Amino acid sequence: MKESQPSTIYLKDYKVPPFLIDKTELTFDLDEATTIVTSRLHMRRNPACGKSTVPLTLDGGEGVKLIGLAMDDYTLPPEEYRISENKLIITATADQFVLTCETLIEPQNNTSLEGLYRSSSMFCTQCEAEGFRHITYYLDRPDVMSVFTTTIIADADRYPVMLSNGNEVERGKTEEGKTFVVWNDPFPKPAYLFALVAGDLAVKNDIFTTQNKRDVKLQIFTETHNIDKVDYAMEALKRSMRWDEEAYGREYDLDIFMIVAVDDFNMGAMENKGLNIFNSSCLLASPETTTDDSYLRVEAIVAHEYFHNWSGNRVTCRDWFQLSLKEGFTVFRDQTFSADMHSETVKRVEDVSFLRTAQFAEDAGPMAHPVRPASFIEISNFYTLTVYEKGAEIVRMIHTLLGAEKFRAGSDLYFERHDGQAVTCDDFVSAMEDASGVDLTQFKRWYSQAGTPVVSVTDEFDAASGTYRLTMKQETPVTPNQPTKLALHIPVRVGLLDQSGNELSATLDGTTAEDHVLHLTSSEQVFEFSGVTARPIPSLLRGFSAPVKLHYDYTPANLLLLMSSDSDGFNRWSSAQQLAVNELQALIGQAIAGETLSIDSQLIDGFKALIGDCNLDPAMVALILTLPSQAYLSELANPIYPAAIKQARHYLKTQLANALSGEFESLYTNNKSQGVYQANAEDIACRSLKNLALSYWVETDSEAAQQAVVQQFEFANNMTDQFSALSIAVHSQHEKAADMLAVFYDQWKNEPLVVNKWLMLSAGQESDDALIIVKGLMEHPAFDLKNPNKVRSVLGGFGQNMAAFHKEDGSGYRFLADQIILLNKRNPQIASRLCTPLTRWKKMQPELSEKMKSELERILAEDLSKDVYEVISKCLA
Ligand code: B3K
Ligand code: ZN
Repeated sequence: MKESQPSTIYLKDYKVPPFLIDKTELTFDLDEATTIVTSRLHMRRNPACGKSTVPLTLDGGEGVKLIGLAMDDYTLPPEEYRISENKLIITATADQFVLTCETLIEPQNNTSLEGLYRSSSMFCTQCEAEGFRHITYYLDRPDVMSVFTTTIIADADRYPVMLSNGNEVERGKTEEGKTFVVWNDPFPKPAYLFALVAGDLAVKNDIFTTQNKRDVKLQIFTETHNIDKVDYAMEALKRSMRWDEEAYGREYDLDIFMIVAVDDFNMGAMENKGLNIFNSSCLLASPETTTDDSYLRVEAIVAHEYFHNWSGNRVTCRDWFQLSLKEGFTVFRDQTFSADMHSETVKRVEDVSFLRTAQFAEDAGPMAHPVRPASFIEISNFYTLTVYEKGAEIVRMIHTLLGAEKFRAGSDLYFERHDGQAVTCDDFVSAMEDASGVDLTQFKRWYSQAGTPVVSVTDEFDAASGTYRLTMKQETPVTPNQPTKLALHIPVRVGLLDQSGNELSATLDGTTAEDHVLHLTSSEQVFEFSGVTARPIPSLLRGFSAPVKLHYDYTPANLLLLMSSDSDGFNRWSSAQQLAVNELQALIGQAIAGETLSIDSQLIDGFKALIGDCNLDPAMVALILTLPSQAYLSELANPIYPAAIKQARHYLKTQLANALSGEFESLYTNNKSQGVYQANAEDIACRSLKNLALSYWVETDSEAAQQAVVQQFEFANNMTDQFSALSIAVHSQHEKAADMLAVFYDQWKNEPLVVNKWLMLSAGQESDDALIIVKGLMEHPAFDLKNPNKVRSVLGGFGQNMAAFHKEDGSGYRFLADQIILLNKRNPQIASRLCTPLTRWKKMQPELSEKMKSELERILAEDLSKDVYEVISKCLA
């Protein structure tokens, strides 16, 4: 452990910057070993700061070597500045000056993938959140916005493509015969949106004509061997640009929009102004190498990064506590876009399923934090599901409270009022309030209060008066540093069904309708409906109108009725999930007690009826038939018994498979398509139902099912079907699984993105030898510790491997802890992410919990990066 621990930064300490940088002129003399960066910063004191004596303190980072410093034309001698804890401090400054700063950096030794680094044979950058300071000294904070001009100098033979933000304004040769290219971005921006790329890249060109008939040049750059896989992303980009014009009235501003794919990237993608940089796994797509899920992911991420041009770039964040201002809003925008492109209900089910599994777990763990955190040690740790996904739920609730029209008026006002500014979540809410007249004072608590609220509902029906009363209570559990919780404003969308499943119209507060939004604002509240003709079954929280856990004592018959008849597609799915959860929780209890497992027949009956209902979208049928995941069951459990969860889920799946084997076989056969692969909603739906059916059918003794898996694997004309067959073989422990894995690797060993899927599946095998397999994978030629995608595949896959990770002897925990220690210095962001499975230690069954804790303590004893230190220390607090 270090002597002194990293310090905490608080939102309450925010102060405006003492200096502003009107113009930033950068010159990069690119070289793999040592790149020289010269910056000319046109600075002045910030009139809003008031104090004229505050010294100039610039942010820098480890690995940045200062080799020259001048103020206007005066070279500063060493006694006129100092460097302390990565800050450059200059005491005496004029009110206005040009600071010239020369730094030396080493891109090829940069393994953190922050700042300027090498990926394959190219140079690229990642500056959000605080990466720019690893390039040069700067006021590296989002409320300092500057107009950037960037000159790139490099050897044109090796780096024919040299890109930065904005427009190319000049190109020529230096005296030494190198090429230089000058880029200018006319829109003031914070340093986190700066980008630079240089390499020998292929390009695909296109044009988008905006609603005002301006032609925008679109370019996607990749390494030459990948350029045949960008057509889908290009079409997705054009759909996104059109959608943002139609849905939000937002038109693209520059004359050129570029995307570059890189292999080594810490996350999915980055919205740098006019020059998005993507993890190649989130951009490249072809039917042979890409699954349906990945196609949808490419489309959603292309849209997300593009949408940031307004929600993030034109209007940016004042400070990093406001991260959800851009991320929550942009996730909401990309979710709506994907819903519009495909199916609204399917998209909602997928998003909620993810939220309830992963964000709810985060919100219940030691890293729980509000959507607008009050403090952090390392901001990279706060690119979380809470900031992104729960943040998007907050925006969605505002949409519900205002209605579509007023929400649009609110977003128009927000963009108009704050264009070119760095603002706060409060500014966003104020624009929504001012445009709609809706008071969101209490609602704003969602931004500052962590934890997932629990809403408990009871009801009473009075037949004589036709009155139906719903009593709702809300309670938010205690989270770190927040011992007391206030009542939230929770919009609960509700409908009523009669005992045959028909929608009932009812009157609440003078409004008669089949669907009402209840405003739950107190800790306990009664809602009284009149004109109710029969005892209703409530359909609660329709569309998942708020990110809460809902408790209502439904009978199995109620759930079956909602599952078959609710007009709200989301609640049909949710009711089926609840039915399965009830069944599984009973089985888990039996498994823990060592009893013989047995189930009731309701779920089987429900599934049978569902499969027979021809009116349903096959994608919805597939979702409803998908059992709650082990991860979701773990989130619901306390304490978690991993082996019992695994046993219960496997048992239920086998029971359903045997009881409905004929149905699953028919579903499989009837949804087999022979046509050319297309990534459209209809075909994706059929493939998902077919493959889900196969995953059940194979759990029976049917020889035909075993053969079907092998046949599909061998003859599939697309990756979705081939990889599904392989996964089914692996997870059902098919006798040919090992052979199939070997054949698959051999077939795809030259396609790194496919190899990553193979690595993940291999690491997720639930076998007694799983840890040996994983260790072998890390020695495999396909593995590379420097590549985050590969690390995520193997160690991420292993972290989700319930049996192997939670092995009783603690070997899984020890192994993961070793890898975290190994990566801690090399790539702190990735190391910190790998800690997630260990952060659940307090909820584990006692023997496992102890073992996890001692691994956490072992990690804490190391000399840790800020990233890992923050997670581990909070975990053990
Ligand atoms: N804004 C980036 C995320 C940056 C993460 C930095 N550690 C991608 C996105 O959310 O669009
Ligand atoms: Zn984003």
